[in-house]
Amino acid sequence: MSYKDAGDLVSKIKGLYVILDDQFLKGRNMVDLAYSILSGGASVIQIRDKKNDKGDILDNSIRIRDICESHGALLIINDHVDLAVASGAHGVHLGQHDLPIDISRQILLPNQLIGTSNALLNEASESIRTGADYIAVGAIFPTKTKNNTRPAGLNTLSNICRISSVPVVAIGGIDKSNAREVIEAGADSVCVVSAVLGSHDPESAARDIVTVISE
Ligand code: TZP
Ligand code: MG
Repeated sequence: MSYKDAGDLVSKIKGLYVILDDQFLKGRNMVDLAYSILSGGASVIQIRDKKNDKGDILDNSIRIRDICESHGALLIINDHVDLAVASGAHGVHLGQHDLPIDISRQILLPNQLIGTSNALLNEASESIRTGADYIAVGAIFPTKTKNNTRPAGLNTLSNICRISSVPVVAIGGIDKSNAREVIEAGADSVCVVSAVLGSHDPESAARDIVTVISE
């Protein structure tokens, strides 16, 4: 990892955060897609692969980590602490049913970040209390991308942003038409799947959202 320290990494959790979900690749190459999305100005890429074996995700993870670094961006691995270590990613993203933060810290490399998923204010404050480096809050809007999401909404988002000492990433049903609302609610970062991967031109789709965020 070429970044200085954990603080340096945390400061990059802002702007556009795109989840590269293997279900949405539609035959496209994951590494090429990451390159396009980063060229469009994304600050963070997450690899989310619920299907393939970890040994088979490793090579792409390492390549995408290098491309992230050459763009000053971060690579986060969803679910798999061991894959985050093996790939030298910048962090791991944990859901409410993944390994707990304290156990994950024992496994992770120094400075690797931990982000968590949260739908409720009390979940978010527990994540912060137990040492999350960033918190994701969602689903803000209805989404077809993930089953079983719990609604969080803009009110919960703004309440969480008010108490959070770490960057807040809003997720769920966000696109260029509503990204402004989540930034106005206080989110530091906007996380999307379909708004970018659902486009035939992911680079422009990413750039459009980055423009809305920075306006
Ligand atoms: N977690 C909460 S909502 C969601 C995840 C992974 C899916 C977000 O996808 P989209 O397409 O941006 O609504
Ligand atoms: Mg998970």
